[in-house]
Amino acid sequence: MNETDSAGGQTVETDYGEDRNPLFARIPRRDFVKAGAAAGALTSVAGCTGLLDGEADRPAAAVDAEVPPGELDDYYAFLSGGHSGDVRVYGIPSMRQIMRIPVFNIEGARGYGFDDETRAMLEEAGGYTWGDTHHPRPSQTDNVYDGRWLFINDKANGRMARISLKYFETDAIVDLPNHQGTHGACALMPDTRLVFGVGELAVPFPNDGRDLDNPDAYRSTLSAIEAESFDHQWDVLVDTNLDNGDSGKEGKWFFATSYNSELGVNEQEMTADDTDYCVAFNVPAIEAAVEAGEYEEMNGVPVVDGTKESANTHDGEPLVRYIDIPTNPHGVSVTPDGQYAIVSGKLDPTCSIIEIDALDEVDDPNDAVVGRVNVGGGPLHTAYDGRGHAYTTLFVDSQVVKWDIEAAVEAEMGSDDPVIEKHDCHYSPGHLIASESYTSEPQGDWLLVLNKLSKDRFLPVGPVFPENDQLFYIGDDDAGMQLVKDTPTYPEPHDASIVRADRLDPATVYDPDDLELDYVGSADTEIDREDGRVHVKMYNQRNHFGFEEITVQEGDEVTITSTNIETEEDILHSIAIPEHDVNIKLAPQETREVTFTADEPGVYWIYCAYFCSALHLEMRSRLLVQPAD
Ligand code: CUK
Ligand code: CUA
Ligand code: CA
Repeated sequence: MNETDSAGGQTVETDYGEDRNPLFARIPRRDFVKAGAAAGALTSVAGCTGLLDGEADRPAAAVDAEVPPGELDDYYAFLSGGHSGDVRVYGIPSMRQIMRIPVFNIEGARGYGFDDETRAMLEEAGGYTWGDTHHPRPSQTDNVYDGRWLFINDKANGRMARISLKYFETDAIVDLPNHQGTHGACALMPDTRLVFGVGELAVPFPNDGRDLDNPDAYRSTLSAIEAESFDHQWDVLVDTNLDNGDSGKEGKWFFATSYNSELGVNEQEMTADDTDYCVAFNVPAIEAAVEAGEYEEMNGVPVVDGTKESANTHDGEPLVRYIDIPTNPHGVSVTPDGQYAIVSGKLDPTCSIIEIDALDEVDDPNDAVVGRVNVGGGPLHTAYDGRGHAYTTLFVDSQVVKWDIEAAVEAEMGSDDPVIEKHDCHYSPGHLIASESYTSEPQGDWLLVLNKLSKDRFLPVGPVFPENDQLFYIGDDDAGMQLVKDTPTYPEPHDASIVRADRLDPATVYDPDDLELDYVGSADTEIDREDGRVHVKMYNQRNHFGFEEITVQEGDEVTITSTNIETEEDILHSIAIPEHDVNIKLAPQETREVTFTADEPGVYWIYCAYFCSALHLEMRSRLLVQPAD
């Protein structure tokens, strides 16, 4: 049954390929989800002959992952947009894309990067027009999603961003000056007091022209940001590169992988050694070191030295522990019970299991590695179902492998005995995410696999292929993993988080108290003119603007502050001004401001770009720019 493939990985034949278990009767999806939510209930339901009695003659049925028109999904999935720079919101299990949230990109439809506030936020964060989002991680309280924020990295420009889950919009971005490329991203558990950005690309420190061709002197840092203020607190310096990250559940250890411990500059050098690291950061010890002034300041940030060559301790406590992991490891994720950090070997066909509590006791951090399971070719990321199983993507084998965590701790190092099942995916999966798997309460029903390649799965659309996000049902351990859906996605999601819908409570209209700008009601309209500056305060309402025309002088700097005074949800307006690069969106009760220069005389129709009523096209005003004399 087992055979070794050329990559040295194991392949296990399974009976559960794309054909679903023919004995698996159709059970209404919602009953399924309920059954899955009740701990342990599913194993007894699934494959239970009682349920199947009298239904064996029905056509083979799959898991019901359909969400009929008019019904809502059970989960939100937040997918990163990769170098599109945004975050996408999907419903699970429908896989319908519900919304996109611009983060590091500008986006006309949401007025993001067009109004003065978001434009200034992007400008202060470096003024780049794109970013590379990989790891969307929602905030948690007591290791459970709390619906406050979602955090995400920018691998391109060394930044972190925060999205408000009340408004589903980016509300803060911080530029991490000692990072070139922030890859991993995750909050400190259990309560999201800090958010971490993991610096991937090691550079000279500081990167001011020194050590240009001396890669041994290149350094990376882990950056800590306070979640509430979104202020950068401190960095920890390491003499290796860093990659993905995840937090322990007890507020102490944060884990990051490293694939370039060699500090090489090309593939050959980066893969020269048999092992790299999982780097474990002792957060309380690092904070105590910062508190005690044991740091150097770099680019305005306190930087604690956690390099191997440094003392690397505070009060006898190690700051950073380096655990050897074969070879060029990639993903790290902590098990829902907080017991283990599981690290995927990428070039090595194993996942290494680190016992987190042991890190407090062992002299040699390598002694905290309590298991190493041979999962197959190219293991990248691991997710959990809360029933003791781990699911790991195999990039090289194009498979997901399901294995037993405790069996892997019991088994000999390098054994493949803990492997339960493998399922093909299409093709070359990166991350995989199970519902609430990054929390202490995985829901154990859906598994989303983000495949990097789609090849033949969709109608061809030219040389740029969509990715293929595949939905599996994992709630039935007897039936095994069941592939239920292929979904094309625009390039290119790297990771996602799946959150039970009832944990979020998004606003449907703005609360004016949450906004910086003063509300402009229909009685508050005015136009102030002073020294070449014009400030227009107005409102939007079906089907007009606060002013039918706005007259200014050529060369005037014009600021429009406007409130959408609608109270009815889902009635949006915008202020679009042709040839002035202006389009700000205004949701009900939202106030925004935009500033531009009226530099060409003429008539410019101001229009509303959101279709708001039958007289939407008639919702217009004029900007009249008088020639300077
Ligand atoms: S990821 Cu960023 S390279 Cu595997 Cu977490 Cu795709
Ligand atoms: Cu207001 Cu269209
Ligand atoms: Ca390496």
